[in-house]
Amino acid sequence: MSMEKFAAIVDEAARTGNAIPQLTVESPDLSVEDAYSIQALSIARRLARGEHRVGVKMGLTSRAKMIQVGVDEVIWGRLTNTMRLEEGGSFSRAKYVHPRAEPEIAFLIGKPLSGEVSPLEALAAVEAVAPAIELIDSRYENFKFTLPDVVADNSSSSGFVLGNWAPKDTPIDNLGILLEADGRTVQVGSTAAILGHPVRSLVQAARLVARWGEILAPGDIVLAGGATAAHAMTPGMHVRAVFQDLGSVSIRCVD
Ligand code: OOG
Ligand code: MG
Repeated sequence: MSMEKFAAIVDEAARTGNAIPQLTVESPDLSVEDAYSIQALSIARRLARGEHRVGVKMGLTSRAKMIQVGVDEVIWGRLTNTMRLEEGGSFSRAKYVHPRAEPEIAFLIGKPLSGEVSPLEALAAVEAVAPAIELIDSRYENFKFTLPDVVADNSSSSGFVLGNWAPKDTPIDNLGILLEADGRTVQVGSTAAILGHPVRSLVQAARLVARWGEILAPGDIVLAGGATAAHAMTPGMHVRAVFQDLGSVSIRCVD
């Protein structure tokens, strides 16, 4: 099957919220390289429908996340404007396959960043940081996938919510995080779980986008990756991520 065909399949699954079999069932030889081509082509389809790119998301940057999905390599995906959800707002469960929420740190890029950079150089390109929730939604049946599958599926990217931007010099190396579902704590973690320091995720982002001929541009949002395992969302559920020093961010799932 052509990369274009695979891109149409994952794009359609994301657009309609209908689960698909893993691409690697039909094509066991699909490489990670192929998968990133499929991802790029699927995003091109979204852009052709009028969406625009607003940044990138990093994935599998913590042990908790790697263990939850059984893939242990850092991955990335593209964010578009329609994925952004209003802070304190709601989203419809019906539009997703099996959405999960995870607490993340978001960076706002102030200066162009790409290629091999040091953590200090990465921090120098940051304009602000914010608490965030990423809504992930693997399009694959049973949320089960291999590395090429998840990469082709834009690294399960489906939505994100941003809290208030904090000054870029706010220390973010070891901030406590609680993820609450309907007021009950369901995950406890720290920003240190993200590669030891979330800025390392930004360093990886700069390296990975460069490998695909892209840059992190001023105004881009970079999600650093879930600091804890993700929590499955059911209709009526309200999730809130509370971050030490950064404040909280929340979203509700409706029918
Ligand atoms: C893959 C996406 C991982 C993260 O923050 O680690 C991710 C998945 O878990 O479905 O977004
Ligand atoms: Mg994530």
